[in-house]
Amino acid sequence: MRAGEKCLVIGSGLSGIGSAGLLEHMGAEVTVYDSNEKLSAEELRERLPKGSRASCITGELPGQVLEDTETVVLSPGVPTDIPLVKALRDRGAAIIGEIELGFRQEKGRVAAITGTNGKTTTTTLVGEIMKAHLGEDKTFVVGNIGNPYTSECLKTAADTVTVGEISSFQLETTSSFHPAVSAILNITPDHLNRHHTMEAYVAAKENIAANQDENDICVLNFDNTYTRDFAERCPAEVVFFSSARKPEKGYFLKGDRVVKVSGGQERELLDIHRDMNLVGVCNVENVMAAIAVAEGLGVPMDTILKAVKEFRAVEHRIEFVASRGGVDYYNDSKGTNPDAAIQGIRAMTRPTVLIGGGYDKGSEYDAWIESFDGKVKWLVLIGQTREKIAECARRHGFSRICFADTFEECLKLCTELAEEGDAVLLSPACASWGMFPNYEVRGQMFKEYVNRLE
Ligand code: UMA
Repeated sequence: MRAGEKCLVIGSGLSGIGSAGLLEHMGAEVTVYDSNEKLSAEELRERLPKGSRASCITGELPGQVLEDTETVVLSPGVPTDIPLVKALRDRGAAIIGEIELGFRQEKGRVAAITGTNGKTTTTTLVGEIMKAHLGEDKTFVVGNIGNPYTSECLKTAADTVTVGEISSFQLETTSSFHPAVSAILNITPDHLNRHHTMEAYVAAKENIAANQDENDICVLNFDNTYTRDFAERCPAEVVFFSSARKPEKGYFLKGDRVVKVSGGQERELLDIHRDMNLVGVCNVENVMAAIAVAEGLGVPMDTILKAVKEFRAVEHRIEFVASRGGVDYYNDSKGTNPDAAIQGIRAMTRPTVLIGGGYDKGSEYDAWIESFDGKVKWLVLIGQTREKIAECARRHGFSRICFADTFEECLKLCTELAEEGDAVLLSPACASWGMFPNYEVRGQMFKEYVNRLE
């Protein structure tokens, strides 16, 4: 980056503000732009650090800025194929994403974790393991988890490790990003309204390993067709994990034990009931992946296993909230796509009143409905997708469906429908947008409501 280079940051959320701060620090001439017309330039300025000299623009982007821009930093929520980005590209501007910008300042090693589901849990656990090994001040946990890379990258040094949760949106705009250890936890259809085709979505995920070589490690799920196939062409050394079968090299679930297999030798690492505080097979997979990533970064196994044993569920991911009147309430607000929500249902051991529905990402709900498997006694639907889900459920012979217009009404309905011995599960299989700013707010509202119940 040249001093005085004209940079345009698109999006004024977490990533945009992080990027603008970093670019200014690097001496660039920064314009922060947000297409949201309801935002004023003053409101945008308030989001920037005090003393920032960045220009702030909302609504329509003036032609002169379009002409002058040399480098564009896209926030992950900005699609790469919208007319504005195309126009900037056609005029010769370099287009990069926030992760790429952060990585260009990275001085230490990077572990990067992607996948349709399990990213947050796995990233958090790897972060905990690294903190136990290196110390809090030498570990940075960044990315889709809610902490922009650009806010942390200047603190990195040769002896630090950055653990990144990296989404497919973020991987669309990386070019030199090069993690020492990468992981693709699983790939199932998601975000198809943004990526348009499954091929494009898979390609974005695989981009995590694009710059890796045989000195690097890529941790892949042996049970997922897309990730297993990727092993054939992955440039890094592949380490597998599996909850269903024994790979040649890696980690697998043998009965109730997580076992490491290498050079034909098996080593038992932990008992999933005694040594783990997380529920569900999906979490066993996340733990195996985290162990593989941490081992890839050179952490001794004793340190890894101690951190695994102490680790508790991430907020909003099959999180037990409370028991009220003999009903157990679980918050799985992070179940934002059908596959994640299937894991939520699998983890339930009681008849379940399930809350589903939300923003339409173009998902199909058949596999999710099929996973109800007699366990779901009522499905309470909210949001834009409710008719689409109800229609799909009826096609699969499930008709115990209720609609609610508001979240409050939905929660009231659930408490009426649930009987002693049941569970109420918020695991909507859809994003929260439209009704809530994000899934955290949705989960928080659920928890507050439950905690207020007598
Ligand atoms: N905007 C534009 N033009 C557009 C689109 C958006 O100007 O065409 C503006 C919006 O008006 C808004 C801003 O961009 O003001 C929002 O940018 P953003 O959507 O990229 O959100 P950030 O606040 O920067 O948060 C992003 C990630 N959001 C998305 O990928 C949608 C956060 O992941 C991430 O935690 C954060 O960067 C820090 O790295 C959230 C997410 O929902 C949790 N991720 C998706 C998921 O997990 O399914 C991928």
